[in-house]
Amino acid sequence: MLWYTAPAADWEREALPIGNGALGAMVFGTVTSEHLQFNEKTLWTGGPGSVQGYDHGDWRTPRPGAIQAVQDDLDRQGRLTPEAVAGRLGQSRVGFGAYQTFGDLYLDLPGTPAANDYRRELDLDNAVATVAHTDGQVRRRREFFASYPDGVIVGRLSADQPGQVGFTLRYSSPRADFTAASSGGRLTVRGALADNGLRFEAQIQVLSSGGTVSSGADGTVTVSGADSAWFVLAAGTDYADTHPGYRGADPHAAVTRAVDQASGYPYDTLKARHIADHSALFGRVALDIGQSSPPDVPTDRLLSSYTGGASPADRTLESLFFQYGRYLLIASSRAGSLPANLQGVWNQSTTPPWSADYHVNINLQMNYWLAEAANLPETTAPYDRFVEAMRAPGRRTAQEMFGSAGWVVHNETNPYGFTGVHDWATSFWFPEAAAWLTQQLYEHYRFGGSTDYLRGTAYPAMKEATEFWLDNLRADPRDGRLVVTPSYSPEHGDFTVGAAMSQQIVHDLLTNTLEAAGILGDSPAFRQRVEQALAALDPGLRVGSWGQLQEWKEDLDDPADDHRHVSHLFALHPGRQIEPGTAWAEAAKVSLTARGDGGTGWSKAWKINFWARLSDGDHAHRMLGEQLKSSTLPNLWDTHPPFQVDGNFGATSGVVEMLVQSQHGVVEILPALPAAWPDGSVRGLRARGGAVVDIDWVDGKPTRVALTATRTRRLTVRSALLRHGETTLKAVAGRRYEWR
Ligand code: FUC
Repeated sequence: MLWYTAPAADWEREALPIGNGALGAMVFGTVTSEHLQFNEKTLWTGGPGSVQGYDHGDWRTPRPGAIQAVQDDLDRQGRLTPEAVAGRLGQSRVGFGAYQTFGDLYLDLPGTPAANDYRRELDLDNAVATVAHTDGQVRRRREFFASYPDGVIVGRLSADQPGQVGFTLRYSSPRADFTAASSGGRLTVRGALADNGLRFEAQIQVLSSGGTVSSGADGTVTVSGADSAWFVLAAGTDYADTHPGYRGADPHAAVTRAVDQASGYPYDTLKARHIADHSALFGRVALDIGQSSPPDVPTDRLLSSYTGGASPADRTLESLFFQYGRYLLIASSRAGSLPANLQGVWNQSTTPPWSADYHVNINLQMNYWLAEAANLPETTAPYDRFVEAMRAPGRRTAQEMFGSAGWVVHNETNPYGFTGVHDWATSFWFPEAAAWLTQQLYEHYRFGGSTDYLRGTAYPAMKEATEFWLDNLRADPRDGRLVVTPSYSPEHGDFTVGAAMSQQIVHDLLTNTLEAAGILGDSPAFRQRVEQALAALDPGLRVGSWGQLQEWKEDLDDPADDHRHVSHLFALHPGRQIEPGTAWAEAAKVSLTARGDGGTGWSKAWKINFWARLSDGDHAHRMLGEQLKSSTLPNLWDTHPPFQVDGNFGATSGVVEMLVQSQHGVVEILPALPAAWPDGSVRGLRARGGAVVDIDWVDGKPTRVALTATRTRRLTVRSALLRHGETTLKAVAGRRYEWR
């Protein structure tokens, strides 16, 4: 539970998030006027119909031979500045758009300025935000939740004495593109975005037990003299994820239906349906690292006093932060809407940082690192759909810009299939993103084992990304190896040929595609092409002059450089090309040590994962500490700065990597347990190959390991608890195996 003793004064730092994937809200808990800023995930400017025009980032005028000319220059000169390449391959961005706030809901509460015993909390187990205080003799309580099964946000106000609840509900928005009207206790907001005509609608039905509900001519709804009152809110747009129009049905019917249905339930039923849905996901994983429970210190104080030392309060914050990542993913990524963006689903602005978009040179991928292992595989459905929807525009970009087969997307994208380029020199070019995006699809298969999923969802996207690279890899005149060119290590250095990350991503893609092609029995001819490309591919692993893993094919690394991206360690994480104990792992450690323990929020989160993969639990834990100390806000949101949810998700993933790993086909128990967590237990983590893992440990050593197999197949387990350190069993689906 996160809890505080005062209302939130600031959206980004203090308000508390609730969400059901499509809808999100930030609860302030203001005493005299409750404030809920809310979102619907598809409310985006830009795209088709944008006043600026729209081209998906594809070149507005053809540039035949432009990429090849850059490749030739790179072969001759070795390096080109990002500005030089952007001048030749980039173009100004039009109609990209930005994620929009839906607006603000205020509940003005007459005459209750003084508050005693104030408490504001977010209960992660039930996904309910509560505000409670006493005014005069009356104890007041508000509850808010976002229900996935009923598709609504719900809020309820109550008091411990009858007839004490009254408020006026009103809507406002920073845009002037709507009308708000109320009748029958229902406030209806309708409008269309000026930029692209996207239609939107929200309805908020107010209900009460006792008292009266009246609708004002000014679009407000007023409750007076009630024992309790609640509202249900639904919102939608006419966005559809279908290329090229990106429009579907007017939202009116769906919003009306959701509000009508939810209003038909008694409040307790609505709440029970929500809790049953949420807890079925959230309750799967339990982590005990010695935290005190229930925590007796407000969360903002827990954070400000965090020392990274050995106090139980520190463990409380660490375990809370771990579970908060799981909570946030459930709240911002459920089937039926877009995936979690840079801010999950929460955005209060019309011009959010980076448009609150989908950056695909680390950020969107990081959002889903925890999904499989932290036992929330259902949350990946929107990601899969997003990738699927990107393939049609991505195919056109591949054809028009590269003259090649396959699909491609660059550094960042939007819900309207922006798969081309812009002209910000250090971030416009990253065609490796498509390959990287498909990694999660294959991971979903590796964890879950559904061949239907592999055949129907993962493989088509992987194969088409592979076809792009089969067409676009080029022989490096220096050594004949196949390389990516032009190649740019994200947001760092010059353009070169065959930078480590480019090569490692393509290596990962081809490896996964070859495996999948074998499982599915794709044609021998295709498999042979992939196999040959993989054999000829420059693997992107090189040890440089100071023992580092080189970021570029030439030894250009500066040991004093602490850039936040550590892209050349992709092969360590989230890739699996580097095995522990190898020379590559040693070199990765040298590079990582040189980059230091700083960085922005997501960068620190990535470093937790790296150190865990290097089996250094203490350093992984130190990075978790760095993130909590200097990249975490009082509401426990990760801050880049500004707020970016990727760091929350990356940190949760990092904690899992400390406890269980399985990327190399072996289930590793406690691969990177820090000394700071000598005794503990974890329940419900998932491993590749099909197992749910429970571990107890004492004095840093496992005392009990239990695996529940989810597939019938051979499983190899490695643990200090096992007589020979390792055992292979013929696991049977549904059966539990236990060692003590
Ligand atoms: C990547 C990062 C930036 C920022 C942006 C949203 O481009 O390099 O630091 O996180 O995404």
